[in-house]
Amino acid sequence: MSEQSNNTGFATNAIHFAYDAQQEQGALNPPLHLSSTYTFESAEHGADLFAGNAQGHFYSRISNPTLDILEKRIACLEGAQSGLSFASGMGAISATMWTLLQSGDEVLADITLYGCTYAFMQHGLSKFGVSVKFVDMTDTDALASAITPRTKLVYFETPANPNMRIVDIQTVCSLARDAGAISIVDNTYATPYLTQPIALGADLVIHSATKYLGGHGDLVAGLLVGSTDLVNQVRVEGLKDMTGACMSPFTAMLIMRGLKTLELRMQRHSQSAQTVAQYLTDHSAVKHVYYPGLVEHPQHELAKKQMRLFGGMIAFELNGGLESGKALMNELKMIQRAVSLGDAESLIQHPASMTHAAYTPEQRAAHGISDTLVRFSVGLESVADILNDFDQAFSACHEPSTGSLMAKDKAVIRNQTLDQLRSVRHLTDCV
Ligand code: 3LM
Repeated sequence: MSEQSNNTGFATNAIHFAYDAQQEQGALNPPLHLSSTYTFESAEHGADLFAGNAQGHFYSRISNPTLDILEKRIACLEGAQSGLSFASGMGAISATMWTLLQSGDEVLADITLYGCTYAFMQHGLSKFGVSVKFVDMTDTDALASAITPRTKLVYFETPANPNMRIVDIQTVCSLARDAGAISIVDNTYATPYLTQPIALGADLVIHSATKYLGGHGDLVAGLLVGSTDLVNQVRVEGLKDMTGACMSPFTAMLIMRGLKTLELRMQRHSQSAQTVAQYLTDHSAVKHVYYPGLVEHPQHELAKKQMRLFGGMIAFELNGGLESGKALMNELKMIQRAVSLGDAESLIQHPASMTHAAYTPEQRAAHGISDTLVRFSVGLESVADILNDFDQAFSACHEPSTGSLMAKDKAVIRNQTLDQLRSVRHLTDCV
């Protein structure tokens, strides 16, 4: 499909955009270009490529024909002008920040960030004379009063890892723009199928493609999209000269395979997560469930406004605190204990001692990350088996058995959940 076809549906673009099989001897899938270097027609041609006076590939750290297709495809799915690929999500974050910042600048970041992003901001950037202020971006008044003329970047995740806080993309990005700052949204949890931050005013969108975009737990990768000017700047500075964190063409092939089913997977992740969130809410051993699809979530209305569905991530706390959380994790049989998220397999982990261990206990308390929180990435298994595994684990922990569900109860939960899901904008055509 040619690159002019971005008026077609999300799934169609995820499968076809920026690739024409007839240009590649009919090969249904894009070929893998493994060449590290590219030949010049002449010495003058080589010089022109290096000077930016001619278009083309010359070295695969900077650009590559296989990555090119993925970069165009993710830009299309996010509604952005251009895309760029990296060896990891952290590679994308560090290359982007180093490109756009200099000593003396200030970054405003939301209080809840993935642990290594927080470590990069808190410990990494300060080494280079950049100061970072953490602000609760769910409180737009607090953000408005924190922005100063030195603020160069405004950075947040939504939903935020791990506590599922939702940040109002439109309001925060418009405040950033008015202050002359660049806004960056980490869209890893939502994916472009659920949320398109560029249309809501974001300048740049970052992904750990390791998660839902790849979707199968078999790669590590990062992506960036935004205006051609900003993305090119990151390519020639942050990627080429500062980090060299380029993606392998093999990885690009796996991500393009994952993207083909992104819409289907996000529908299933979201549908199962709603069922599991409701099940946990109804369980007497559970103190609190954080899932934006629950009407009890404090930003449920905002989530409905900026998300197509509510995604596959849940956080929860048990009445018995951390020890109960660990005991539950240790009793699970089918659900796997592991960090990362967005895979076909359901994954459970403890943020305070794992993904968010870079925060001190005091910092976690100040940043809204409870030490008793358990994070659950709802997989693509049959939802009844996910509920059954929780049931048997709660029973093995001798938790009160109100959560032990009969098949009839599970059917009721499922139907209620689907009714709730159907009430959400855009969903009627996908369940
Ligand atoms: C995790 N997260 O389990 P990579 N942005 C977000 C993320 O969740 C992540 C990154 C960026 C997890 C990884 S913890 C050791 C495993 C919202 C990663 C960084 O560099 O591709 O891992 O992306 O929460």
